[in-house]
Amino acid sequence: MQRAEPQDFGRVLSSMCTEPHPAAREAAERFLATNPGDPGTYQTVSNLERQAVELLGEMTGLGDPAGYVTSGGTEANIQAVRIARNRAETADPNVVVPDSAHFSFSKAAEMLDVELRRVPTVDYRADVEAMADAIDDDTVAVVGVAGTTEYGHVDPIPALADLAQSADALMHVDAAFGGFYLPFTDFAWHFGHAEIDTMTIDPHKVGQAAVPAGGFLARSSDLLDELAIDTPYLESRSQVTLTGTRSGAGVASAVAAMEALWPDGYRQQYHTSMDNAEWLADALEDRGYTVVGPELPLLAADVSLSLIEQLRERGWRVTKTGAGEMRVVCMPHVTRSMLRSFVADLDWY
Ligand code: 0PR
Repeated sequence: MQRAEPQDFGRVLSSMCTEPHPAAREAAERFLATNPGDPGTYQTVSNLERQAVELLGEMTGLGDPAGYVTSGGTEANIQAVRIARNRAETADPNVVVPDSAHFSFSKAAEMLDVELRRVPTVDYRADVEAMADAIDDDTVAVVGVAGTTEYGHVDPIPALADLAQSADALMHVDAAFGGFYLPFTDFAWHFGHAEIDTMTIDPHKVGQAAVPAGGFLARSSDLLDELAIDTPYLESRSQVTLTGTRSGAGVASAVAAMEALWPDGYRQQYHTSMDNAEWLADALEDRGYTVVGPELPLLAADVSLSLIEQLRERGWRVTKTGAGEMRVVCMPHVTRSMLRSFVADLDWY
C-alpha cells in the first residue's frame, strides 16, 4: 500500500496550522505515549505542562497564571464559557460576543445551554456600545477577540473588560491566533493589567508547536476550580480539563517551541509575517482589489469566487470569508517567494 504523505505547506495560504519548529517536532515524538491527564503517573510531562503555562503567562503579562494545555482553541473557549456559567447564579445565563467570534462559541453555547448573543461589529471589531446594550443581569461572560479568525482584527479589549467588570461577568479574551503576536505590537493592554479573567492562546497556531496544543489561561486557580470533577481512582483527586487522556506530545512540543522561540524568534517571525502580509496587500491593491487588513498577519481581499476556484485548481489552498472574500493567513511557512508565485498565478488569469 502506498504511504500517505502529510501536508506539503508549499501552497497553503488559509490555514492557521503551520510547520512545527524542529525542536517541537522532536519533543512531540519523544512524548507521544505520555498522558498529562494522569499527572500522578506521567510526572515529567505534567511538569512540562506547568512550564508551558508559566511561559504563556510570561508572554501575556500574567504573573502566576493558572491554566493548562488544551486540545485547541475550541476547548479553551468552551472551558471559559463553562467557568462563567458555573460560577454565576442565574438560571438563564447569556454570553455576549462580537459577531466575529469563532464558531467554537456557538458549540459552547449549545453544549452548555447558554444563550449566545452575537453582536454586529463595526470596522471588523467589537462595537463597544452595541455590546453594552446586549449585556443584562443574566450576562455571565463578555468575550473579546484578539486576532479574529476571518480578518485578523483585534477588539478594544480594555473597553470590553470594563463592560464585563460593571456587569460582574467573566472577561474572556480569545487570542488563539493573535496571542503569539501581541507582545510585539503596539496594543497597549495585556493580560497582566487589563481586567481579563481568562484567555485562549494556542501554541499549535502561531506558536509553532505540533498539533494538538491549545492554551487556556486563567487569572487565578479559583476560576479553574469551577471546572473540577472528582476522579475517584486516579492519584490526583480531580480534573479540570475537558478531555481525559490528553496529548503529551502537544504539551512537550509547546514547551520546546516556546523555549526555542520566545521572545526573539517570535518577534522575528511577527515582523517577517507582517512584512509579507503588507507586501501581499500592496500587490493586491495595485491590481485593483479592495483589501481588509493586515492588522495582524492575515488579510482578506475581494477576489472573485471563480478566481478563488481557479487558484484552488492550481493547488493553492485558499478559502473565503463568510462574506465571500479571499482570505490569506501569513503563517510562518508562508514566505515571500511563495506569495510572489501566488501573485504570478493570479496575474495569469
Ligand atoms: N479562536 C480563534 C480566533 C480561531 O481562529 C480558532 C481557529 C479557534 C478559536 C479554534 O481553535 P481550534 O481550531 O484550535 O480549536 N481558527 C482556525 C480557522 O477556523 C482553525 C483552523 C486551523 C482551520 C487550520 C483550518 C486550518 O487549516 O481558520
